[in-house]
Amino acid sequence: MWCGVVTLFPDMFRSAADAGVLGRAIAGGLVDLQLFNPREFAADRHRTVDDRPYGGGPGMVMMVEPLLAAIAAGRKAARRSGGEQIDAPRVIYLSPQGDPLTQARVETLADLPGLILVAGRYEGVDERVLESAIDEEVSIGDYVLSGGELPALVVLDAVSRLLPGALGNSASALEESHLDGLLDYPHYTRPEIGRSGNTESVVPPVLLSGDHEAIRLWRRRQALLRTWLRRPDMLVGREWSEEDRRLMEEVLNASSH
Ligand code: 9D3
Repeated sequence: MWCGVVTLFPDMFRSAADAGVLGRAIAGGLVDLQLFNPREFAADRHRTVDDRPYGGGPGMVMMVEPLLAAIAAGRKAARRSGGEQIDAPRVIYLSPQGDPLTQARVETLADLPGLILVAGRYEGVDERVLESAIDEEVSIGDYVLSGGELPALVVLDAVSRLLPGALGNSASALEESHLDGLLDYPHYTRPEIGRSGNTESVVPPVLLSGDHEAIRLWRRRQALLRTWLRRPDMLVGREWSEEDRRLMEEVLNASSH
């Protein structure tokens, strides 16, 4: 996947591109990451990229011209990169006003040949940039950050781990489809008995039993119970399998007496 990022803070991406799932995706040639700094496209000798808002008020707004020039440079580089035809990369503005990022949306983005992520700073960008150059707006949640760079990195991380050939892609994709829309079950590793031999902190015996079917059912019950307790919203409108219905009943009965 060809991925351009428009940002006033390209260093935030350079360090992330060296590590983790994104680093491996870039090193393995699955992601071609290119950075476009609006400051390099500013017209005046002070390289100005922000200005005061019309109508007054606090803060500054990202100017139209440097931003549009940086996005245009991104589109051009995407076309030049050839390979697959990346004629029209999807241009996404990371914005608190955007559509919430979900795994379904991440999967849609991972299918695209080219993406341009536009990270804002200050109070945001001039609305005319959104009208003329942005295909969609995406938010990563209802909390206030100081810019779109961390959200852009969140999108890059979530997308790059889904690309065919990403390290661990096949194993974790399998595990995820089998946990379809449920929270994960609890995990344990050695030692078998916790610190200072505390008998409260033992590994659930079923996990040591070697009975793979019993382990599968225990994990499924745990995933269902945790989702019920912590994220009941995730169960609304769910299509229940016969087995899940039975396991949910079992686990709710067990926790009530
Ligand atoms: C305190 C400033 N706010 C006034 C009501 C508006 C505001 C402007 C710019 C709030 C945050 C930001 C910077 N945030 C992002 O660019 C951003 C973001 C976020 O803050 N939360 C969740 N997702 C995203 S995507 C981009």
